[in-house]
Amino acid sequence: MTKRISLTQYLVEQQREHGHIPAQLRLLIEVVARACKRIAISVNKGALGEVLGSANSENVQGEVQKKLDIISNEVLIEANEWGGHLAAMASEEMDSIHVVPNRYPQGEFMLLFDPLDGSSNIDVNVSIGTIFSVLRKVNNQRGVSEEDFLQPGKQQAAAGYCIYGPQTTLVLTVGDGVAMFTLDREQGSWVLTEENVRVPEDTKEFAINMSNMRHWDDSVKRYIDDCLAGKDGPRGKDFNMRWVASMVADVHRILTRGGVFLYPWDKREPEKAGKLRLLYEANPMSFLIEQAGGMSTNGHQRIMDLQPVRLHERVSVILGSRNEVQRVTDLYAANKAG
Ligand code: P6P
Repeated sequence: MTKRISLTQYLVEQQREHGHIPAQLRLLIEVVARACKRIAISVNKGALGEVLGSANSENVQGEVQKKLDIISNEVLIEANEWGGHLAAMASEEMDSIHVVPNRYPQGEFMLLFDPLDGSSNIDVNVSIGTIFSVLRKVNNQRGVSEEDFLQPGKQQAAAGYCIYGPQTTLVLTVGDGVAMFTLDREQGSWVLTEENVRVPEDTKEFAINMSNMRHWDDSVKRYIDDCLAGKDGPRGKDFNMRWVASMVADVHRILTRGGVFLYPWDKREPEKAGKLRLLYEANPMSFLIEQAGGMSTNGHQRIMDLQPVRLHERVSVILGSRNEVQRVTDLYAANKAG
Protein backbone atom coordinates (compact mmCIF):
# COMPACT_ATOMS: atom_id res chain seq x y z
CA MET A 1 0.00 0.00 0.00
CA THR A 2 1.45 3.35 -1.07
CA LYS A 3 2.05 5.74 1.85
CA ARG A 4 -0.69 8.41 1.60
CA ILE A 5 1.36 11.60 1.68
CA SER A 6 0.79 15.00 0.08
CA LEU A 7 2.48 16.22 -3.09
CA THR A 8 4.46 18.70 -0.99
CA GLN A 9 5.76 16.00 1.38
CA TYR A 10 6.65 13.79 -1.62
CA LEU A 11 8.62 16.60 -3.25
CA VAL A 12 10.40 17.53 0.01
CA GLU A 13 11.36 13.88 0.64
CA GLN A 14 12.50 13.45 -2.99
CA GLN A 15 14.68 16.53 -2.58
CA ARG A 16 16.07 15.29 0.75
CA GLU A 17 16.76 11.74 -0.47
CA HIS A 18 17.70 12.24 -4.11
CA GLY A 19 18.41 15.94 -4.57
CA HIS A 20 16.44 15.73 -7.81
CA ILE A 21 14.30 18.76 -7.14
CA PRO A 22 15.90 22.20 -6.82
CA ALA A 23 13.73 24.67 -4.89
CA GLN A 24 12.60 26.51 -8.05
CA LEU A 25 11.56 23.22 -9.66
CA ARG A 26 9.63 22.21 -6.54
CA LEU A 27 7.81 25.54 -6.59
CA LEU A 28 7.11 25.14 -10.33
CA ILE A 29 5.57 21.69 -9.83
CA GLU A 30 3.44 22.86 -6.91
CA VAL A 31 2.23 25.90 -8.88
CA VAL A 32 1.34 23.76 -11.92
CA ALA A 33 -0.44 21.27 -9.64
CA ARG A 34 -2.44 24.11 -8.08
CA ALA A 35 -3.31 25.46 -11.55
CA CYS A 36 -4.55 21.98 -12.52
CA LYS A 37 -6.89 22.06 -9.52
CA ARG A 38 -8.29 25.35 -10.85
CA ILE A 39 -8.72 23.84 -14.32
CA ALA A 40 -10.42 20.77 -12.81
CA ILE A 41 -12.99 23.03 -11.14
CA SER A 42 -13.86 24.67 -14.50
CA VAL A 43 -13.86 21.34 -16.37
CA ASN A 44 -16.11 19.71 -13.78
CA LYS A 45 -18.66 22.54 -13.95
CA GLY A 46 -19.47 21.64 -17.58
CA ALA A 47 -22.69 23.19 -18.78
CA LEU A 48 -23.31 24.73 -15.34
CA GLY A 49 -20.25 26.92 -15.74
CA GLU A 50 -20.86 28.36 -19.21
CA VAL A 51 -17.49 26.87 -20.24
CA LEU A 52 -18.55 24.42 -22.94
CA GLY A 53 -18.55 24.94 -26.66
CA SER A 54 -16.36 26.80 -29.10
CA ALA A 55 -14.59 30.07 -28.44
CA ASN A 56 -15.09 30.96 -32.13
CA SER A 57 -11.31 31.36 -32.60
CA GLU A 58 -8.47 29.25 -34.00
CA ASN A 59 -5.06 28.43 -32.49
CA VAL A 60 -1.69 28.31 -34.24
CA GLN A 61 -2.47 24.73 -35.22
CA GLY A 62 -5.50 25.92 -37.19
CA GLU A 63 -7.78 24.10 -34.72
CA VAL A 64 -11.01 25.66 -33.45
CA GLN A 65 -10.45 26.60 -29.80
CA LYS A 66 -12.89 25.54 -27.13
CA LYS A 67 -13.67 28.02 -24.35
CA LEU A 68 -11.96 25.68 -21.91
CA ASP A 69 -8.79 25.63 -24.04
CA ILE A 70 -8.45 29.37 -23.53
CA ILE A 71 -9.49 29.33 -19.87
CA SER A 72 -6.95 26.57 -19.11
CA ASN A 73 -4.20 28.40 -20.95
CA GLU A 74 -4.86 31.62 -19.02
CA VAL A 75 -4.93 29.76 -15.68
CA LEU A 76 -1.48 28.29 -16.34
CA ILE A 77 0.02 31.59 -17.54
CA GLU A 78 -1.35 33.62 -14.60
CA ALA A 79 -0.38 30.98 -12.03
CA ASN A 80 3.23 30.73 -13.21
CA GLU A 81 4.46 34.16 -14.25
CA TRP A 82 4.94 35.83 -10.82
CA GLY A 83 6.78 33.09 -8.87
CA GLY A 84 10.38 33.73 -10.00
CA HIS A 85 10.84 30.06 -11.01
CA LEU A 86 10.29 30.54 -14.75
CA ALA A 87 11.92 32.49 -17.57
CA ALA A 88 9.22 31.80 -20.16
CA MET A 89 6.35 29.56 -21.21
CA ALA A 90 5.16 27.97 -24.46
CA SER A 91 1.71 26.57 -25.17
CA GLU A 92 -0.16 24.73 -27.89
CA GLU A 93 -2.67 27.59 -27.70
CA MET A 94 -0.16 30.41 -28.28
CA ASP A 95 1.69 31.22 -31.53
CA SER A 96 4.89 32.32 -29.78
CA ILE A 97 6.48 32.03 -26.35
CA HIS A 98 5.32 34.05 -23.32
CA VAL A 99 8.32 35.64 -21.60
CA VAL A 100 7.93 36.45 -17.88
CA PRO A 101 7.16 40.21 -17.69
CA ASN A 102 9.95 42.49 -16.45
CA ARG A 103 7.99 43.29 -13.28
CA TYR A 104 8.73 39.74 -12.09
CA PRO A 105 12.10 38.01 -11.49
CA GLN A 106 13.09 35.37 -14.04
CA GLY A 107 13.83 31.81 -12.93
CA GLU A 108 16.00 29.03 -14.32
CA PHE A 109 13.22 26.91 -15.86
CA MET A 110 10.93 27.04 -18.89
CA LEU A 111 7.44 25.51 -18.94
CA LEU A 112 5.69 24.10 -22.00
CA PHE A 113 2.14 22.81 -22.00
CA ASP A 114 -0.91 21.64 -23.87
CA PRO A 115 -3.36 23.26 -21.45
CA LEU A 116 -6.29 21.04 -22.32
CA ASP A 117 -5.52 18.03 -24.50
CA GLY A 118 -8.38 16.13 -26.08
CA SER A 119 -10.67 19.15 -26.34
CA SER A 120 -12.93 17.37 -28.81
CA ASN A 121 -14.03 15.28 -25.82
CA ILE A 122 -14.99 18.23 -23.57
CA ASP A 123 -18.56 18.67 -24.81
CA VAL A 124 -19.23 14.90 -24.69
CA ASN A 125 -17.96 14.45 -21.12
CA VAL A 126 -15.02 12.16 -21.91
CA SER A 127 -11.68 12.40 -20.05
CA ILE A 128 -9.33 15.23 -21.06
CA GLY A 129 -6.10 16.52 -19.56
CA THR A 130 -3.30 19.05 -19.15
CA ILE A 131 0.17 17.98 -20.35
CA PHE A 132 3.33 19.81 -19.22
CA SER A 133 7.07 19.66 -19.83
CA VAL A 134 9.86 21.47 -17.96
CA LEU A 135 13.18 22.50 -19.53
CA ARG A 136 16.15 24.29 -18.02
CA LYS A 137 16.93 27.75 -19.33
CA VAL A 138 20.07 27.33 -21.44
CA ASN A 139 21.51 30.85 -21.54
CA ASN A 140 21.88 33.11 -18.54
CA GLN A 141 20.95 36.38 -20.17
CA ARG A 142 17.46 37.75 -19.46
CA GLY A 143 16.45 37.55 -23.11
CA VAL A 144 14.98 34.09 -23.54
CA SER A 145 13.94 33.24 -27.10
CA GLU A 146 11.98 30.56 -28.95
CA GLU A 147 15.28 28.86 -29.87
CA ASP A 148 15.92 28.21 -26.15
CA PHE A 149 12.90 25.89 -26.17
CA LEU A 150 14.28 23.76 -29.02
CA GLN A 151 15.89 21.14 -26.76
CA PRO A 152 15.66 17.35 -27.19
CA GLY A 153 13.21 15.66 -24.80
CA LYS A 154 16.07 13.91 -22.99
CA GLN A 155 16.95 17.31 -21.52
CA GLN A 156 13.62 17.69 -19.70
CA ALA A 157 13.93 18.43 -15.97
CA ALA A 158 10.39 17.18 -15.29
CA ALA A 159 7.18 16.22 -17.10
CA GLY A 160 3.64 15.23 -16.26
CA TYR A 161 -0.04 15.47 -16.93
CA CYS A 162 -3.28 15.92 -15.06
CA ILE A 163 -6.19 13.78 -16.24
CA TYR A 164 -9.70 15.10 -15.59
CA GLY A 165 -11.64 11.85 -15.52
CA PRO A 166 -13.63 9.81 -12.97
CA GLN A 167 -10.75 10.75 -10.69
CA THR A 168 -8.60 13.86 -11.11
CA THR A 169 -5.04 12.49 -11.12
CA LEU A 170 -1.68 14.21 -11.45
CA VAL A 171 1.08 12.02 -12.93
CA LEU A 172 4.65 13.27 -12.54
CA THR A 173 8.31 12.44 -13.13
CA VAL A 174 11.43 14.42 -12.20
CA GLY A 175 13.67 11.72 -13.67
CA ASP A 176 13.43 9.32 -10.74
CA GLY A 177 10.44 7.16 -11.68
CA VAL A 178 6.75 8.01 -12.07
CA ALA A 179 4.36 8.93 -9.26
CA MET A 180 0.59 9.44 -9.30
CA PHE A 181 -1.38 11.79 -7.03
CA THR A 182 -5.18 11.71 -6.73
CA LEU A 183 -7.06 14.92 -5.91
CA ASP A 184 -8.78 14.71 -2.53
CA ARG A 185 -11.63 17.11 -3.21
CA GLU A 186 -12.66 17.34 0.43
CA GLN A 187 -9.22 18.63 1.46
CA GLY A 188 -8.39 20.15 -1.93
CA SER A 189 -5.00 18.41 -1.85
CA TRP A 190 -3.05 16.02 -4.06
CA VAL A 191 -2.48 12.66 -2.30
CA LEU A 192 0.18 10.15 -3.40
CA THR A 193 -1.65 7.02 -4.63
CA GLU A 194 1.01 5.29 -6.79
CA GLU A 195 4.80 5.50 -7.03
CA ASN A 196 7.44 3.61 -9.04
CA VAL A 197 4.80 3.07 -11.77
CA ARG A 198 5.85 0.35 -14.27
CA VAL A 199 4.50 -0.32 -17.77
CA PRO A 200 4.26 -4.10 -18.46
CA GLU A 201 6.73 -5.03 -21.22
CA ASP A 202 4.08 -7.00 -23.15
CA THR A 203 0.45 -6.26 -23.91
CA LYS A 204 -2.65 -7.41 -25.78
CA GLU A 205 -4.09 -3.93 -26.24
CA PHE A 206 -3.36 -1.37 -28.95
CA ALA A 207 -4.61 2.21 -29.32
CA ILE A 208 -4.87 3.76 -32.78
CA ASN A 209 -7.52 5.65 -34.79
CA MET A 210 -8.51 2.82 -37.14
CA SER A 211 -10.42 5.18 -39.46
CA ASN A 212 -7.05 6.34 -40.80
CA MET A 213 -5.97 2.82 -41.86
CA ARG A 214 -5.98 3.56 -45.61
CA HIS A 215 -3.53 6.43 -45.01
CA TRP A 216 -0.92 4.51 -42.96
CA ASP A 217 2.44 3.39 -44.26
CA ASP A 218 3.13 -0.34 -44.75
CA SER A 219 4.91 -0.88 -41.41
CA VAL A 220 1.91 0.26 -39.34
CA LYS A 221 -0.53 -1.57 -41.61
CA ARG A 222 1.47 -4.79 -41.14
CA TYR A 223 1.67 -4.36 -37.37
CA ILE A 224 -2.08 -3.74 -36.97
CA ASP A 225 -3.00 -6.52 -39.43
CA ASP A 226 -0.95 -8.97 -37.36
CA CYS A 227 -2.73 -7.83 -34.17
CA LEU A 228 -6.14 -8.16 -35.86
CA ALA A 229 -5.27 -11.70 -37.04
CA GLY A 230 -5.40 -12.72 -33.37
CA LYS A 231 -4.34 -16.08 -31.97
CA ASP A 232 -4.52 -17.82 -35.36
CA GLY A 233 -2.19 -15.21 -36.85
CA PRO A 234 1.55 -14.48 -36.48
CA ARG A 235 1.10 -13.00 -32.98
CA GLY A 236 -0.47 -16.16 -31.58
CA LYS A 237 -2.76 -14.13 -29.30
CA ASP A 238 -5.92 -12.05 -29.56
CA PHE A 239 -5.67 -8.26 -29.15
CA ASN A 240 -8.11 -5.67 -27.80
CA MET A 241 -8.37 -2.10 -29.10
CA ARG A 242 -9.00 1.18 -27.26
CA TRP A 243 -9.04 4.74 -28.71
CA VAL A 244 -10.23 7.59 -26.48
CA ALA A 245 -9.00 10.36 -28.85
CA SER A 246 -7.48 11.97 -25.76
CA MET A 247 -3.76 11.23 -25.52
CA VAL A 248 -3.78 11.80 -21.76
CA ALA A 249 -6.48 9.13 -21.27
CA ASP A 250 -4.79 6.61 -23.59
CA VAL A 251 -1.36 7.15 -21.99
CA HIS A 252 -2.85 6.93 -18.48
CA ARG A 253 -4.37 3.55 -19.34
CA ILE A 254 -1.01 2.37 -20.69
CA LEU A 255 0.86 3.54 -17.57
CA THR A 256 -1.78 1.76 -15.48
CA ARG A 257 -2.13 -1.60 -17.32
CA GLY A 258 0.17 -1.58 -20.36
CA GLY A 259 -0.59 -1.20 -24.06
CA VAL A 260 0.79 0.46 -27.18
CA PHE A 261 -0.34 3.85 -28.51
CA LEU A 262 0.20 4.79 -32.14
CA TYR A 263 -0.39 8.10 -33.89
CA PRO A 264 1.83 7.43 -36.92
CA TRP A 265 2.67 9.51 -39.96
CA ASP A 266 0.01 9.14 -42.61
CA LYS A 267 -0.54 10.19 -46.22
CA ARG A 268 -3.15 12.87 -45.43
CA GLU A 269 -0.45 15.49 -44.70
CA PRO A 270 2.78 13.84 -45.91
CA GLU A 271 4.84 16.97 -45.28
CA LYS A 272 4.03 16.74 -41.57
CA ALA A 273 5.75 14.04 -39.50
CA GLY A 274 2.46 13.26 -37.71
CA LYS A 275 -0.42 14.90 -35.83
CA LEU A 276 0.94 15.15 -32.30
CA ARG A 277 3.24 17.95 -31.16
CA LEU A 278 6.78 17.05 -30.20
CA LEU A 279 7.63 19.60 -27.51
CA TYR A 280 4.50 19.62 -25.32
CA GLU A 281 2.78 16.29 -26.09
CA ALA A 282 5.23 13.62 -27.32
CA ASN A 283 8.26 14.62 -25.23
CA PRO A 284 6.55 14.80 -21.81
CA MET A 285 4.59 11.60 -22.45
CA SER A 286 7.77 9.87 -23.67
CA PHE A 287 9.64 10.93 -20.50
CA LEU A 288 6.88 9.42 -18.34
CA ILE A 289 6.68 6.21 -20.41
CA GLU A 290 10.47 5.70 -20.36
CA GLN A 291 10.67 6.45 -16.62
CA ALA A 292 8.05 3.70 -16.17
CA GLY A 293 10.14 1.20 -18.19
CA GLY A 294 8.33 1.64 -21.50
CA MET A 295 9.61 2.82 -24.88
CA SER A 296 8.73 5.72 -27.20
CA THR A 297 9.86 6.17 -30.81
CA ASN A 298 8.74 7.85 -34.00
CA GLY A 299 9.13 4.50 -35.77
CA HIS A 300 12.80 5.13 -36.45
CA GLN A 301 14.32 6.96 -33.48
CA ARG A 302 13.83 7.44 -29.76
CA ILE A 303 11.52 10.46 -29.55
CA MET A 304 13.51 12.03 -26.71
CA ASP A 305 16.63 12.08 -28.91
CA LEU A 306 14.96 14.16 -31.64
CA GLN A 307 16.38 17.67 -32.09
CA PRO A 308 13.40 20.05 -32.48
CA VAL A 309 13.61 22.72 -35.21
CA ARG A 310 10.27 24.47 -34.64
CA LEU A 311 8.25 25.22 -31.50
CA HIS A 312 5.04 23.59 -32.77
CA GLU A 313 6.55 20.83 -34.85
CA ARG A 314 4.74 17.52 -35.03
CA VAL A 315 5.98 13.97 -34.72
CA SER A 316 4.86 10.39 -35.32
CA VAL A 317 4.34 8.62 -31.97
CA ILE A 318 4.57 4.91 -31.07
CA LEU A 319 4.82 4.49 -27.29
CA GLY A 320 4.03 2.09 -24.46
CA SER A 321 4.91 -1.54 -23.66
CA ARG A 322 8.55 -1.96 -24.61
CA ASN A 323 8.31 -5.21 -26.59
CA GLU A 324 5.40 -3.94 -28.74
CA VAL A 325 7.06 -0.62 -29.54
CA GLN A 326 10.23 -2.53 -30.42
CA ARG A 327 8.20 -4.76 -32.77
CA VAL A 328 6.79 -1.73 -34.65
CA THR A 329 10.24 -0.12 -34.81
CA ASP A 330 11.70 -3.39 -36.20
CA LEU A 331 9.01 -3.43 -38.92
CA TYR A 332 10.00 0.10 -39.93
CA ALA A 333 13.68 -0.95 -40.03
CA ALA A 334 12.89 -4.06 -42.11
CA ASN A 335 10.83 -2.04 -44.60
CA LYS A 336 13.59 0.56 -44.82
CA ALA A 337 16.23 -2.17 -45.44
CA GLY A 338 13.91 -4.03 -47.85
P1 P6P B 1 -7.96 11.96 -33.73
C1 P6P B 1 -6.45 15.38 -29.25
O1 P6P B 1 -6.92 16.32 -30.18
C2 P6P B 1 -5.16 14.80 -29.77
O2 P6P B 1 -4.20 15.82 -29.93
C3 P6P B 1 -4.65 13.72 -28.83
O3 P6P B 1 -4.99 13.96 -27.51
C4 P6P B 1 -5.33 12.47 -29.35
O4 P6P B 1 -4.57 11.29 -29.12
C5 P6P B 1 -5.45 12.75 -30.85
O5 P6P B 1 -5.38 14.17 -31.02
C6 P6P B 1 -6.76 12.24 -31.40
O6 P6P B 1 -6.73 12.47 -32.80
O7 P6P B 1 -7.46 12.20 -35.13
O8 P6P B 1 -8.18 10.50 -33.42
O9 P6P B 1 -9.15 12.81 -33.35
